[in-house]
Parts: sequence; C-alpha cells; structure tokens
Amino acid sequence: MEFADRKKINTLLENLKKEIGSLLVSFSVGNVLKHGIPVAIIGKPNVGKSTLLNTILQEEKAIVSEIPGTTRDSIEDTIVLDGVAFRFIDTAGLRTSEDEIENIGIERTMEKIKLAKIILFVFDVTLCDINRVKEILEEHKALIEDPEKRVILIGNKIDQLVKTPNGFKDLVEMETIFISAKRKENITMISDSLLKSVNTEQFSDNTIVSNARHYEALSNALKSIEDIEEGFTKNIPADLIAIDIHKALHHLGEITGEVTTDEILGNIFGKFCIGK
Ligand SMILES: Nc1nc2c(ncn2[C@@H]2O[C@H](COP(=O)(O)OP(=O)(O)OP(=O)(O)O)[C@@H](O)[C@H]2O)c(=O)[nH]1
Ligand SMILES: [Mg+2]
Repeated sequence: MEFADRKKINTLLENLKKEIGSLLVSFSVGNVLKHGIPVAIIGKPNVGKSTLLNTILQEEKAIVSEIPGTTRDSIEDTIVLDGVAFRFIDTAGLRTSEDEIENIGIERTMEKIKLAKIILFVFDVTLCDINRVKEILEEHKALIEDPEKRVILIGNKIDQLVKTPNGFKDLVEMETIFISAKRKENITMISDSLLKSVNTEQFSDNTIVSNARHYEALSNALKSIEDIEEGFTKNIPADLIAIDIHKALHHLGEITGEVTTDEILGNIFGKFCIGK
C-alpha cells in the first residue's frame, strides 16, 4: 500500500499542526480567563504588601502587623476589574532569615513570582530613597528580569510624607505608582494600569482551550502528527504510519467524542492511498 499524494497529505499535516499549535497556546489565555491574570505583590518585609492586598480585595484577608515577616504563606484571591479577572497573590517579604518556616514561605514566594504575569514591587517610601530602591531591585534582578513579565514599582506609605517624591520616573526606568495602602489612596491608579496591559482582543474571536484534559489530548494529537511526518521522511511503510494516524484521531476524538476512527481512516485512505 502506498500514499498517493504526499504533497497533499504534508500540507494537511502542516495545517493540522498549525491549528493544534494555536489551540495549545490558547490554553494559557484560557487559564487566565478561568483563574485570573496572576499578579504577585512582592517586596521587603513590612512595606505593606498584605495591607495592599486587603485594600484591593476590600476585605481583611491577610494578617497585617508591624512585625516584619508576618506573612509566611502566600495568600491569594481573584477579583474582576472591568470584566477582567486578576488573581492577586500576597507573598512573604523577601529577606534572608534564620527562621525555617519563614524561609519556606520565601521559597514559595519565589515560585509565585515565577508564575506571575505582573509583579507589583512594593517599597516603603519612608525608608527608601531612590538609591536604596535601585539596590533592592538590583538584588532581585534575577527574579524580575523576565521579558514576559511586567513589573510595576509601588511606593507605599505616602501618607507619612509631606509630598510625593519628584523626579522618580527619570531615575528608575520603570513605571512607578505612589500610594497609601492603609489610607486607600491612589489604588485606582494600580487597577487602571493593570487594565491597560490587558489586550482583551486576544480573548474575543478565537477558540480558547481552558480544559486541562483537552489540552492533554491536543498535545498527544500533535505528538502523533509529528510521528506521522517522521514516518514519511523516514519512508516507513504506510501500514505503520496508519497506526499514528489512528492515534492522532483517537486523541482528537477524546475531545469531540464523535470521531469513529475507522470511518475517518477509511476516508483518508480512500483519498490519499492506492493499492494494498
Ligand atoms: N502609614 C502607613 N502604614 C502602612 C501603610 N501600609 C501598611 N502600613 C503598615 O505597615 C506595617 C506592615 O504592613 P503589612 O501589610 O503587614 O506589611 P507586609 O509587607 O505584608 O509585611 P510582611 O508580611 O512582614 O512581609 C503595618 O503596621 C501596616 O499598618 C500605609 O500606606 N501607610
Ligand atoms: Mg504581609
């Protein structure tokens, strides 16, 4: 048995790969739609991260105290701003600690930072001048220097200052918002900025995969399609390639639930194959 028109089937496989590929990419968008865009609130201990989380959520969700190292485990919750879900994650303050439990919290913070799309890097304006902020940013460069992430500097506790620091924007090449988490001042500047970064268009027209089982099935289907292609390049007998076609259809059928592989396989063989 031989496949009659290799060129045609190659085009078909390429198109299938492209289509499945974009569906796989949409899974991260689907995840975001379901669980919210992850926004990690990070910074040194006691700068007001938990206070900021509570203010944004309008709920006393996290424990706030004047003792540095209060937050041990990350706390998160999702809120919808202007139709877009954001998942805010309060984290343990970044510092070197002797405390074993606090260190576990800091480890978890690192993990949360890796997964976040947006980072609110909070500092205390009463303790930090511009040079200190630069030092802290430098210290955590590896964590935040990821082109995929957006980092916004948040200068907190402006209620303790006579006036908001000037010229900050010229010195730090990063978007900076000055707030008072405790007095709930300038919080809308944060939400406005978060919304600005969301491209809602990417959510509209396209089909979005949000189901982990579908994602798995599509990944498996893609793998089988790649095996089919490899079979062709290596001139593997058509009967063996048919096994991979079977597999690809099976995985797609796991999603649609309506593919009867024999029928479709018969069709493919009818169209593309000759002889036996
Ligand atoms: N004056 C003033 N105090 C604030 C503000 N935000 C937080 N605080 C105070 O700063 C202290 C620390 O606040 P937290 O929110 O617990 O700080 P944190 O960054 O979560 O601290 P850790 O969990 O220890 O890392 C508390 O006493 C807060 O009341 C603010 O905007 N202005
Ligand atoms: Mg805290």
